[in-house]
Amino acid sequence: MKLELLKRHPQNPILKPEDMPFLCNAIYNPGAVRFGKKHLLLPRVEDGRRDNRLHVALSDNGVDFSVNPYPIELPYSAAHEPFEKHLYDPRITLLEGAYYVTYCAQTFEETVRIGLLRTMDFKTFERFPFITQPWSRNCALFPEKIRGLYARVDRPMSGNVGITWVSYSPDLIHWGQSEPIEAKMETWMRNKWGPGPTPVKTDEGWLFIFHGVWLACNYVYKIGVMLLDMDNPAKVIGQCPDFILSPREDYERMGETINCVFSNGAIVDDDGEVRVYYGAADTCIGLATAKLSDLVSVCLENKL
Ligand code: BMA
Repeated sequence: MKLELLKRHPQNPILKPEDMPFLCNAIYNPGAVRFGKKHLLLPRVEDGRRDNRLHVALSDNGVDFSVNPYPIELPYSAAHEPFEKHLYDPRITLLEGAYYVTYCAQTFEETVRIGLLRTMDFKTFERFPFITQPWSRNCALFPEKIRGLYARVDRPMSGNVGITWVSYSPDLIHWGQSEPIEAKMETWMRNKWGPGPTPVKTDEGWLFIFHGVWLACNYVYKIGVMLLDMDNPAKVIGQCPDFILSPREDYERMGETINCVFSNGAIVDDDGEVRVYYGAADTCIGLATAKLSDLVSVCLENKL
């Protein structure tokens, strides 16, 4: 059988609840970025009460990570407090020399919106006002301005549910000019689709790895790839019709959420290898890789 484009690392899963020094229920899909010479992950770690925090994990080789047992600390904000009973799906973007982290901020009753942080060192963080109203999830900033404006992708959960939009901002605070991304709805992603990791700039356009969901007996989360126009990322240049990673291994099929691979963090190494870090069954973290040029080619072979 021909396998998907992303190839699993033999050490998978590379991070598991057992790796934490406290009772840990699950380690979820992390944000990921190159941090100096290190690979940095920012997973959501769920403790024995099922409360979660974001922890920094560092590695020299992109495979063996050590996770800080203490979570990151954010400055107190009365406006943010009720929304931060759960913090999850962080995405990291290196933009104008600083690291920006977008994340889902969710109340105990599960109202969710997008928060934004800035850091230089992953030790101290500066807050921005929320960048969306409730309800929105899955937000990533582009790593540079587009047509003179900051840009983001996100997946609003009201109105046109289940698809991804691009929005623009002059200051990372006020957002508008929102447009849906004109993707082709394939069967495997037909119930909803949304951002994966931060879009990657290539000579051919923005490489955009995304998640797609089909509701069978339960939601089945898979990973796909498309290429967006450099100056107008709502326009899709090409899209791989097949998923590029699907839950197949036991650790991807069994856990808190069955049949789920979900990524919001990827790092492109100097040799052109894309390392996709993904949450497996909402329980542990896997690593799968492909050549950047192969991901771009499969999109160009399937122009929309
Ligand atoms: C999505 C995200 C992911 C999670 C997935 C399945 O909405 O929140 O973190 O892996 O649901 O539960």
